[in-house]
Amino acid sequence: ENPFRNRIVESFSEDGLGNLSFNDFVDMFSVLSEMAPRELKAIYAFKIYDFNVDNFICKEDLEKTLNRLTKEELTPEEVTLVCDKSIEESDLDGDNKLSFADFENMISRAPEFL
Ligand SMILES: [Ca+2]
Ligand SMILES: [Ca+2]
Repeated sequence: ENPFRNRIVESFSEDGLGNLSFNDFVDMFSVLSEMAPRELKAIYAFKIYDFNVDNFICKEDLEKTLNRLTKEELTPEEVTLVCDKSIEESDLDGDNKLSFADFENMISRAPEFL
């Protein structure tokens, strides 16, 4: 029971709608396997957490991510606090959202996001 199930399938489908071709399916399993290189996992984690698919993880994306990771055990205030802090600490270029480079910075401090 993975809280990101739908997002994972959408991210791996070429049409972005969750329709997996056989190749998409094979890609998905190779990335999800324990053997996948960290860099590849990071690329797909970024895609999965980028809910509105604008190539940045903004505060709203991170809030959705966190709500799923914590199975909504945190109060909305706590989620907002953690998101603000994570973005503040990881946002290298100061635009208030996380590019892939910022995201890599974040997961090097907080590997649980992978
Ligand atoms: Ca986004
Ligand atoms: Ca940034």
